[in-house]
Amino acid sequence: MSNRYDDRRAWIEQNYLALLTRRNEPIEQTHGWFTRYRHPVLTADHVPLTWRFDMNSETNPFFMERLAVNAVFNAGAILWNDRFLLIARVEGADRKSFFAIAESENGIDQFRFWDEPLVIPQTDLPDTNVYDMRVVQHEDGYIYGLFCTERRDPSAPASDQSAAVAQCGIVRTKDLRTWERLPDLVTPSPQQRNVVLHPTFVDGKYAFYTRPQDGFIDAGSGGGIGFGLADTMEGAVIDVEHIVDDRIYHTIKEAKNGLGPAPIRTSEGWLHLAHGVRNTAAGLRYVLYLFLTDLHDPKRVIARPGGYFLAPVGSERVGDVSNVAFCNGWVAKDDGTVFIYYASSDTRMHVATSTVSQLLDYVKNTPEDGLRSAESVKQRLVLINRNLHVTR
Ligand code: M1P
Repeated sequence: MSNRYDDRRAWIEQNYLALLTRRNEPIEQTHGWFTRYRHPVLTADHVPLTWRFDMNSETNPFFMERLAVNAVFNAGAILWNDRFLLIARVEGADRKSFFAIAESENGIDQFRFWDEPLVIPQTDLPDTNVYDMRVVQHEDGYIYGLFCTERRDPSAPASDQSAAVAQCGIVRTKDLRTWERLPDLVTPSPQQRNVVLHPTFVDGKYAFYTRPQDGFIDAGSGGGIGFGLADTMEGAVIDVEHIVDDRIYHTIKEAKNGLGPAPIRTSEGWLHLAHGVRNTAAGLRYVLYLFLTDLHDPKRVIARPGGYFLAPVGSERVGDVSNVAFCNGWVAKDDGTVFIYYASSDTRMHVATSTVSQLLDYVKNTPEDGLRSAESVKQRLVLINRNLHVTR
């Protein structure tokens, strides 16, 4: 056994333990909508050493990684036996993603991965890559995981090795350990990403939020957050997609948008978190926004605050795909606390905390986007003039 092996292993194990036991600290935000936390909650460094290293000094005398991990991001979230679970997208150095569950007692720090990643059964058409699972506890008794399954575009010429088709893969479980694969969702759109299952039946059917899209990256003539119904999950087919929240010129969602996690039921409506994308000279910019839909008709928007709710800041702005905030998991506790799990720049996971009351206040009292500069000035003048008459 070489010293190199011993020294490196001891140093790496010590750092790993320090990372897993590190406490997080809240950072208050001027806007008051949510609280950020100093440290990311999950990173590539959180992935267990046994998933990355050959721990045998005979076959790995330099104690080097054999299967490196590039990033941990875009996690679904669920409260399970009073513990916070993140179903993370773990991306290897080979660019392939897989799912793995990490667990924490308080939801803000000390997340630890379970012993092994999830094994997702295949359909007849094997997935090349899988990512961005939304986990939903449905009223039918199952926990469903909806994720993006990506395969090479079969119609692309050999000279094009990038063209891909994205569709919605579906798994379900009752224990989060054994997952049953169901047929991929069928919709009228040639591509689907960011598909989310509504937690309750709507008109006696399974209800989905979709994101119809022409191309793998570009929304094309499609786009917007769609809504559709299917009779069953065992071969789910949506015949008609109704656009709930469209993309709009010169807004945070002019290029595309997509729903994040499944909506939270509140006394005033379904609370939704989504991402909006716009183009810039520096590439696409992804931010998060909120909206509220009717309790009895979840496709009818009843409050639509303008602008973004959460945008990447500081070191969050840098990563594999910079300038991206993305969220597909949140947890609302019975006491009204909301834990928002967001990824920054396709690289790492963070948490932000808020409450249902604060989020409802935000969605109801943030003015809608006026869509023109002159309207934005009018909104500010209304606020300024109102403040002139405030006595305390
Ligand atoms: O790179 C940013 C995000 O891009 C895609 O999201 P969307 O389909 O909305 O553009 C996804 O690949 C997502 O995983 C990724 O974080």
